[in-house]
Amino acid sequence: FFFNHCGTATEQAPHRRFEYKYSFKGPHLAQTDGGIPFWIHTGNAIPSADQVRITPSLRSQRGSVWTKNKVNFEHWEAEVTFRVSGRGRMGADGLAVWFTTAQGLDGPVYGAADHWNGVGVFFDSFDNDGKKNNPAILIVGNNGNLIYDHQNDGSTQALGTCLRDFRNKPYPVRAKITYYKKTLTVMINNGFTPDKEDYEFCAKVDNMVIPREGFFGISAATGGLADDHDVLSFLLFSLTEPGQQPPPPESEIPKEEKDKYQEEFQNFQQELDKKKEEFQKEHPDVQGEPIEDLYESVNDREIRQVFEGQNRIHLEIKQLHRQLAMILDEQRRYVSVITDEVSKKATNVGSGQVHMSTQPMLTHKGSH
Ligand SMILES: [Ca+2]
Ligand SMILES: [Ca+2]
Repeated sequence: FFFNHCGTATEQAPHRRFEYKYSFKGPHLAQTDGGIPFWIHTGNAIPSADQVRITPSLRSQRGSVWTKNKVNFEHWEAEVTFRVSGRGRMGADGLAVWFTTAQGLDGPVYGAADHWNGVGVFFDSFDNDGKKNNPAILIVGNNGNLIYDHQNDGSTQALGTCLRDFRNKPYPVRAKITYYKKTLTVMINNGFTPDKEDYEFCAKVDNMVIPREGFFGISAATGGLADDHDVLSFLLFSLTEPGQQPPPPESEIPKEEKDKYQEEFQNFQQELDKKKEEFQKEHPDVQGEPIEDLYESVNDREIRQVFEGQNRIHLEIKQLHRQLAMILDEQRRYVSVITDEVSKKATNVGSGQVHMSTQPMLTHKGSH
């Protein structure tokens, strides 16, 4: 059963399917070229292996990430895991999760474009209107005509809102944004516990009409005050009403490609068998299982490479150690030379005083 927010069982839960082409998460979030598979990033956003830093905690930064392709699901659910952290008691500006007909690559609304067509869920850190009602979470819809009222924290434009302090929490904050049967619901896990399912109701908007097709995006901005805005994961699920046919998987590997890989794999296997046979012919005394060990598996190779890498590091550290010891030795020698010099000088100074005291006598003598 699907529970509504009053806790009563209303109807069967929708079918939920993970859509990896519109999602990202660690531990291999960014590729070696710095990009995120199926996503683009703009501005000051920095993708890394386990998160995307949408903005670093520097003044006046803007960044965002957007799905490369348009999403087309009648019902969906997005789970965003993030951290907003800064040293100050107050931070700025905030983070936004978008579903819009165009990618809002840059602009004044938490780092994304104004006049958006679709919906934004804003995590507004900074209290621009001074009403002591931030940090707050708000849902703002737009058909492309609205200009976001940043100075008043969008207070007259929000379709739903809740007060939540999402900054500097011990665990990542999670937002679950569900669009199902024209109702948009925002649930929040406030990051007080490691329990991932510890969601609380924040806000919902009934009869909300948003474009069927659009891009998902996450943006953030800093101002005079600045927080790190880090997104650890964005997971999208398509929802299908019970009893209805789920949309066909759109991301299957094409048949020709599959066949090609299959063929390549078979060639590889044959090659390997041939090599084994040859080896056996050349080494008739080696029998049975050990032969398998002579061929390194991919895993073994990886472990060996890691081991070799660590060995190299170890050797280099040893060498550095030796060099440091040499430098220390040399310094010790310098110090002893200097100490000798100083003590010599000290004796000289001592004798100098003797000179000084004898000097008048000398001049005295000289005047004679
Ligand atoms: Ca604000
Ligand atoms: Ca405010």
